[in-house]
Amino acid sequence: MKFFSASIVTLFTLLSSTVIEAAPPSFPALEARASTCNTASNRACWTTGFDINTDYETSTPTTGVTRTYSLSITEVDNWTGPDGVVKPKVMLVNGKLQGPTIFADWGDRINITVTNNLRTNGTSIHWHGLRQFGSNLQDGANGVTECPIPPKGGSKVYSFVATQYGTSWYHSHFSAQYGNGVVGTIQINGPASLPYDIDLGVFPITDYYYQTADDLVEFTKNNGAPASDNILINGTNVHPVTGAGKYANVTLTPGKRHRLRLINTSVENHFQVSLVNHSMTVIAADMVPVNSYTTDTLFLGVGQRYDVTIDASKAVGNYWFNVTLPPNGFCGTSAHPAPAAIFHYAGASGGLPTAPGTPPVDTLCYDNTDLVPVVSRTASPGNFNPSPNNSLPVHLDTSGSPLFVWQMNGSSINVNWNKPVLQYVIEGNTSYPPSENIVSVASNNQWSYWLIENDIDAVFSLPHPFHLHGHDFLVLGRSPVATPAFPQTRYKFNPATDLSLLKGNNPTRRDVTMLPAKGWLLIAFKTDNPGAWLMHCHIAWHVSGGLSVDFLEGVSTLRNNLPAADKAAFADNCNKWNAYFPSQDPFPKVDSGIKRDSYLY
Ligand SMILES: *[C@@H]1O[C@H](CO)[C@@H](O)[C@H](O)[C@H]1NC(C)=O
Ligand SMILES: *[C@@H]1O[C@H](CO)[C@@H](O)[C@H](O)[C@H]1NC(C)=O
Ligand SMILES: *[C@@H]1O[C@H](CO)[C@@H](O)[C@H](O)[C@H]1NC(C)=O
Ligand SMILES: *[C@@H]1O[C@H](CO)[C@@H](O)[C@H](O)[C@H]1NC(C)=O
Ligand SMILES: *[C@@H]1O[C@H](CO)[C@@H](O)[C@H](O)[C@H]1NC(C)=O
Ligand SMILES: *[C@@H]1O[C@H](CO)[C@@H](O)[C@H](O)[C@H]1NC(C)=O
Ligand SMILES: *[C@@H]1O[C@H](CO)[C@@H](O)[C@H](O)[C@H]1NC(C)=O
Ligand SMILES: *[C@@H]1O[C@H](CO)[C@@H](O)[C@H](O)[C@H]1NC(C)=O
Ligand SMILES: *[C@@H]1O[C@H](CO)[C@@H](O)[C@H](O)[C@H]1NC(C)=O
Ligand SMILES: *[C@@H]1O[C@H](CO)[C@@H](O)[C@H](O)[C@H]1NC(C)=O
Ligand SMILES: *[C@@H]1O[C@H](CO)[C@@H](O)[C@H](O)[C@H]1NC(C)=O
Ligand SMILES: [Cu+2]
Repeated sequence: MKFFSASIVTLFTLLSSTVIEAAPPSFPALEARASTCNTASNRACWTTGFDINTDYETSTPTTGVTRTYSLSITEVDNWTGPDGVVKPKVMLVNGKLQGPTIFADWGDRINITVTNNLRTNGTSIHWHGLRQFGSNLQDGANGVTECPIPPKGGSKVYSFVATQYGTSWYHSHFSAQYGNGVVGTIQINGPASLPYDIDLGVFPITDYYYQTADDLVEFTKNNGAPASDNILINGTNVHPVTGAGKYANVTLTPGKRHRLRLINTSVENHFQVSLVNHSMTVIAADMVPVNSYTTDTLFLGVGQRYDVTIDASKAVGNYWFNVTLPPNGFCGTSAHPAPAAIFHYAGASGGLPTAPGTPPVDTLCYDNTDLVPVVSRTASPGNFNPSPNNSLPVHLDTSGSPLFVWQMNGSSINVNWNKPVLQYVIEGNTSYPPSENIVSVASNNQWSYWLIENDIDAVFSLPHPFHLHGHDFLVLGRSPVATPAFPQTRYKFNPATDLSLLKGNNPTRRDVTMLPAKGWLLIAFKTDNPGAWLMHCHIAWHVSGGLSVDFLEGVSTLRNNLPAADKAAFADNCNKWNAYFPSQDPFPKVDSGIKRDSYLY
């Protein structure tokens, strides 16, 4: 097993619970427990009483295991990247462009100490796609759920239970930082909807820029997004011109079925992926297991994940795994004309693949909304009654300076690092500043329906990948996918015709989905998790420019249930941050504060 690393795994017992210190993964323990029932021929089984059909939103195995990790964030100048180009500045996790993978089993507690060793920036780490059920203070959204962790050695211990399982990633939510490299992957082992032999683990794909994220944000304030300079696949790729660097090279075992965990950790580029001569079978989307289906290509919007299985059933050889950027440019552009990785059958010769394959059919930047979750949910969208109170129009304001300011319901989010929303909650203070873009919802265990509408009157509008913290949402419907010839076709939500087309019976459920260019998206989430939860576009430049709201769900329940120790840690960190910022930071806050470093002044 590739991730096996017994020498660095320390096991010891603390009272009745097991603590596993795992810098790299502790696969021995994970495999040992899983093998009691989760076998190659039956991945649906997990452990007594828990399997693929268990409703993971209400039931979590009790493992008594805590997995501890330490992440140190540092700033490095003149750093040579995987394709040989020297970048003026990067921000790394444990010295790597992509930080260590956080491994756990379903039901484990995960304790992660994040130490901010940057020179001037604060940081906060968001565990993307983890619902943080009952643990809003661990969501890592600075300005919302915490003050940033101050630089030069500030630290925070994030602690939460892995109530879901599957594939995800973590990233800084402090302005530009994730584009500078503060990103890593998460693998939580659990049951699967299809048997497989070998878990190849995480496979992140990201756009890659030679300029710093901070400079790019300055640029995108007044200009369209630049083409990415390269696309990194599992952290590597060759330079498109010089050929420096190397391809990611995945070994497949002939005759075996492999699980691969695709993750789109881009800041801007959406991709389609395909493997020459092979199909892929999807078994999970984001952290939601789905009834498996087979496809030749998959579209991944920023932040989206697909777990797929790949059968190594073709001739022993080398095959290209291709990342295709749709030609229309709406999904981002790259200077790399054909980013790719090698899939190498064990026993094949060592050369490059030869068959070029066929470019996949262009999905026009849209994700598949026909997924069927294994654990089903049913809502009643037919009862949805559109009103300004449940509609969130998206608008690009180009009337001022900077040129590009993004609004939801007429307002750009601009979080206050020094007084996060949770501070208001703790104080019982309801005078939220309008720029927090608070949308209050009750906590009543009901479906909460939201119509997100793109600007049909704009000269030109873009698809946006919408991400919600704290919940997986139902994708009840969206406007038709525009054709290549008419990408800007206008679709206004029309209750008379559209309500009957919505799918309430076990629709696609996930944590990121695409809002069509000049169209609409209708989602619903169950109000069962009190907290302050961001919903934002995951294109870094857009959220930097304000494209987010903050759902404040069940505020009094939230206040009454905040653990005392967490509140104390929150206050202590805010005191330290407030002593630092703005008086000690040589740099000002120049954007919405929850992504890229610049935009709103
Ligand atoms: C980084 O490179 C620049 C330009 O070559 C140079 O001026 C600077 O001194 C270098 N910084 C460090 C820390 O090496
Ligand atoms: C994990 O964090 C929780 C909450 O801070 C704490 O109670 C627990 O002792 C920690 N466990 C370990 C092993 O560090
Ligand atoms: C964060 O650090 C970057 C790189 O050093 C710098 O450009 C930016 O101004 C800093 N922002 C803050 C708020 O410290
Ligand atoms: C991705 O890269 C890491 C680090 O180089 C490697 O350990 C891992 O096996 C690679 N993953 C796959 C699926 O090849
Ligand atoms: C990642 O998401 C971005 C933005 O949504 C998209 O442009 C890109 O194509 C996605 N990548 C993949 C591999 O799907
Ligand atoms: C890919 O990895 C395999 C197994 O390590 C190796 O034999 C092969 O030479 C590699 N391919 C390339 C192009 O480096
Ligand atoms: C792979 O597909 C190419 C066409 O793209 C075909 O020529 C080749 O025979 C196929 N190879 C295998 C092993 O199926
Ligand atoms: C896959 O990538 C290789 C290497 O960049 C390229 O030669 C080939 O044309 C690509 N195929 C597709 C279908 O994009
Ligand atoms: C919208 O919300 C406001 C404030 O709660 C309320 O007064 C108004 O009646 C609501 N409008 C609709 C159409 O529900
Ligand atoms: C959007 O703004 C309008 C006007 O200020 C307000 O009536 C409506 O309630 C807001 N909608 C939401 C979802 O907050
Ligand atoms: C509520 O918050 C505002 C803004 O920070 C502050 O001015 C006000 O004093 C607070 N009110 C109370 C009762 O704490
Ligand atoms: Cu996020």
